[in-house]
Amino acid sequence: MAMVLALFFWLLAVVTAGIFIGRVWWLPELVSEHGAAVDRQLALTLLIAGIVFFAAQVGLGWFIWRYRARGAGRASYWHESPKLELTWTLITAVVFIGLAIQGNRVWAKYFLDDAPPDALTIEVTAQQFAWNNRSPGPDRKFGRTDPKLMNDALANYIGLDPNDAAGRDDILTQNIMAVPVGRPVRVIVRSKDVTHSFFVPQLRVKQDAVPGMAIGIHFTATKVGEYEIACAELCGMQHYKMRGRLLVMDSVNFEKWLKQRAGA
Ligand SMILES: [Cu+2]
Repeated sequence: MAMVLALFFWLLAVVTAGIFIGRVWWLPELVSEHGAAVDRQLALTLLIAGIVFFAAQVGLGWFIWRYRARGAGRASYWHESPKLELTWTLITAVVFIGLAIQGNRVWAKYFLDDAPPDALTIEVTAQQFAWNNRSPGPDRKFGRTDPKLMNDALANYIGLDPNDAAGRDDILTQNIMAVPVGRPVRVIVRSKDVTHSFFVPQLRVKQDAVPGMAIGIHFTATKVGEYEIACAELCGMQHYKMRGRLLVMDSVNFEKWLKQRAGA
């Protein structure tokens, strides 16, 4: 019986390691510049946790087998080994604090650094259950908005003021966002009702959209394609339907897209 149990833990360790090494369930494709650091951090965390997990399961199996019942003698045990306890507590503390410091550096580099000055700015205003995107248009200035002017029936989802000249060329789209490839993009994330979360897995970007706040994030997309914008915060009954499309285009197609939308 002990042998069966020991084999079970060894098998568990080997299968788990195989899934990890074979990257059976891995991250989606990476298409942003900053994302490599995020992936490295995650891989490092998984690697360390994986080694500990593997060693623990193999050790558990070994103990079960080595100290299985033999003959009529009863097993004896003792507890308390200050030296051992101190050792594994210290090792664990050093590993975790080290990972936290390293992870914090990656986080801070992404969230505290300003977007490059040549970044293209897009605003996204979340609502139940859609993403309202706005580009400033050729004048590069966003028009004035006022929450009092928000009117879904008139498709003025973000409350754009029709009397402000700067807003006349603003490009408004719902659930579709276009960005050029290889160019820094700043996204100002807002919400007009409850908390949502702007999430593009392939960009390794996830930012809460908090009512009353305008939170800036930035990224540079590295591959032309179409990616899903998901809402990563349970925001109501139709949360599951709240999805947009992110179109990453080469600069020629992007300019074309802007012109088309500006004329629309
Ligand atoms: Cu949402």
